[in-house]
Amino acid sequence: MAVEPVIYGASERPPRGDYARAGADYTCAQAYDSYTPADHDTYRRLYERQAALLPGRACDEFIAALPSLGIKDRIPRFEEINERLYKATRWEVVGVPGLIPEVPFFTLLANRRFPVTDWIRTPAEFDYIVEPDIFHDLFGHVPLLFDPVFADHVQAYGQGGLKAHGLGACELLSRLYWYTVEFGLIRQKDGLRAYGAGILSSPGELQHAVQSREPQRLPLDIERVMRTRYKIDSYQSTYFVIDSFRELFDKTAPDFTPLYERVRTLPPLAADARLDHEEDVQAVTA
Ligand code: HBI
Ligand code: FE
Repeated sequence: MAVEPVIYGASERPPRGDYARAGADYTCAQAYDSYTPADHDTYRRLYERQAALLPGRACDEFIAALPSLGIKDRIPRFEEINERLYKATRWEVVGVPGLIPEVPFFTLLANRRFPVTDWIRTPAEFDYIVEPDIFHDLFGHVPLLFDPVFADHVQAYGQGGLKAHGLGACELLSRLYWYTVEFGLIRQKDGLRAYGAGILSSPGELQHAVQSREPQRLPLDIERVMRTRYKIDSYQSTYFVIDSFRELFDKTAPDFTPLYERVRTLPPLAADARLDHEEDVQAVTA
């Protein structure tokens, strides 16, 4: 099963997973017996380190939902998670061999099926990995699928993605996914917190995104997000901030067709572009 070339957010290297095992919808059974004791230990150590970094950096909803994953001392079986997840928000996790093309990805999300890569990084990649592995997907993405508002947003994103594909606007929409579901920040009463999976599953980026003075942090503006390129192999230099998941859901509910038309007429912005009329949220919040 050849993987189509265009997957936004994929590294240049060929994908790592065994795509021959995937079906037409790119899902595959979780090869649970293929995990070695070292794999389970890698998962346990990643979970332990990351969970210790969450207080004061991860949003309240994530911290409240994380225990729903249930298992922390070994790689969970997807069925063990689905028992709880389906009851909570009618989502289920399904195995995939890694990054999959846009349309299969959007189709899964539109059907409340979250694709979880079924391999785990090697011990040598403990501190950083470019492609999403099972720890990034399970620890980073799945807890917020227990939150009803966020769970509905992700499904709506999948539905919007299928429309975007029809309009040739996948690249624009993938920027929205990147700067929200992957690298989004939320402003709570007690300060800025992370809700994006790429931040929540990374030890270094969790501190960089929430506490460093380096990056700029802008209020979530959909047009600005859709114009802004992103970097897949280094910390972000721009983060976008919401005040609630309801805000994210409401801002992404409209039909984006006219916005795609407008954004196409504007020059894209570099990931670190700073426009003089923009105000950094951190400066305002501090
Ligand atoms: N595939 N398995 C997987 N996981 C992702 O997060 C993912 C993907 N394919 C494409 C993709 N993300 C991004 O291009 C989204 O913006 C669609
Ligand atoms: Fe991800």
